[in-house]
Amino acid sequence: MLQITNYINGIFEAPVNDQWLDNYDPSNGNVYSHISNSDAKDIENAYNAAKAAYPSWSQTTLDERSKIMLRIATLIEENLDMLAEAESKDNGKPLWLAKAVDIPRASSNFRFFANAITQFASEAHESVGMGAMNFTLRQPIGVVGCISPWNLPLYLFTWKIAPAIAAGNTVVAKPSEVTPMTAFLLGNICTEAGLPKGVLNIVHGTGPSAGQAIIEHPDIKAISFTGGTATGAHIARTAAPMFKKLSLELGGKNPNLIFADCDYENMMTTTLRSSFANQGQICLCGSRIFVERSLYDKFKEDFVARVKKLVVGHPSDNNVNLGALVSKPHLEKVVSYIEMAQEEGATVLTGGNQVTVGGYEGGYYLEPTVIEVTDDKCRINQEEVFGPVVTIMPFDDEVDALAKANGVRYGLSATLWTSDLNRTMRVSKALEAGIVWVNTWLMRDLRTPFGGVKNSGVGREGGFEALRFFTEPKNVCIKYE
Ligand code: TXE
Repeated sequence: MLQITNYINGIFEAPVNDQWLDNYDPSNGNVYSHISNSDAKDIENAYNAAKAAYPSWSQTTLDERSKIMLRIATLIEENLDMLAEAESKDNGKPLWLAKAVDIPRASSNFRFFANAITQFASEAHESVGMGAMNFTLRQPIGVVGCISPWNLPLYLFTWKIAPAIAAGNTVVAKPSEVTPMTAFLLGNICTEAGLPKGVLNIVHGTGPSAGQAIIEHPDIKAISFTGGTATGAHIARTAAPMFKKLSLELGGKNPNLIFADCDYENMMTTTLRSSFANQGQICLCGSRIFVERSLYDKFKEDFVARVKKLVVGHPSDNNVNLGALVSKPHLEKVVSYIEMAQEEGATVLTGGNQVTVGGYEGGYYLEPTVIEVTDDKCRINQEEVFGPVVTIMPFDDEVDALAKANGVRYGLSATLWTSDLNRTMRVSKALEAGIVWVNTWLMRDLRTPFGGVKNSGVGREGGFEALRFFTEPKNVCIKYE
């Protein structure tokens, strides 16, 4: 059976302890490969390789770094089909989605930061009347850690690695142990593109073992993490006494506010996507839908009818809207939330059941589920489910809508549907979120700051924000006569 080995110092190798984890195909529940179950020894080896590569990589010209990264971007594009098939098999997401979104975006991440680094600038401050000139050096940090989740595997893995290496750092990276395959395949692409050995080291394994060794490592000075809020809090607690730089992109429970004056058809089509894209396993999904009372009954009827038509099936089938959930434990978690919602008194309007797909009976399939709630403070409306489950509820006016939208501990993104410009401005300013989409969803420009407020994390990624995170500013003050 295929072994997913670590990529350290440009070489694929088994973990030192020779321990392996099972890797499941969510579409049928079968084990199809084994993953390195790495521990602190492998992280130390990866760290040593990264440390050795740092002096040379940090002094490599921007032009050269950029060229290598552009080659990686091109090779990802050239291997689109192979990578998309691997991603779909590992994660359960529809193949068409991996081809249209995940893999193109992984390529864009490298291309974007290959170009961004050539435009990144620092500031100069003349101390007028004092005979001094200040300038800011933006220096790479050294060896940095990147830890990514399973929902958008290569997309989020490269979103961290690309700015880290563009800025001149060397990296110890760990993809999720639930979806390691495309990160494993990236190793070959980096070698083929001519990335010097040791610049990127990819170590596989669980959070408590390999992940923990990264966050505890005294000389890995910055950690970029995307994952669950509880893990983020644990990382912050561990890293704080060592004064590491942290960027934490955590969970969301994002509101989707629908006003009666919206473009109805556009709203409806997009809301189906923002609810159930990637089986609802995107931190930006609009999992709490609030609709202005005058539109509520019509919306409810139309939305439920449209959700009933969504097709759940094998990820390789081009006609499916939803594939499989990522893992059995995750499926069980999502199902338990649906049961809990009913115990809380909420009504399942459609969905809620597991789906058996012919020929793939062991797969982790679930119907897209719409739950009507009467209390926005109930648990199904407060906690991140991270599956194909949305709640719906009416609101009375703008004040009520904002109170409901902001009435959670999360603050990642929000979506607003209205044709009123004044309302757009008022509500956008008042929403407690890092990202607000108006009359659209998940439209991304890689130059924009990305991240959340409240329990959705700290720090921003994207554009120059990511390059600022992966560099240390140093003020140099020169006194002159
Ligand atoms: O994430 P974890 P899980 C949410 C979602 C989901 C929940 C839990 O609600 O149901 O989080 O998912 C690594 N030190 N999101 O448990 O554990 C881990 O190996 C260092 C939202 O799968 O946070 C993986 O690489 N690393 C989210 C990564 O952290 C550790 C996407 C994320 O896994 C570690 C995924 C440790 N002690 C889940 N423990 C989003 N924001 O998009 C774990 N890891």
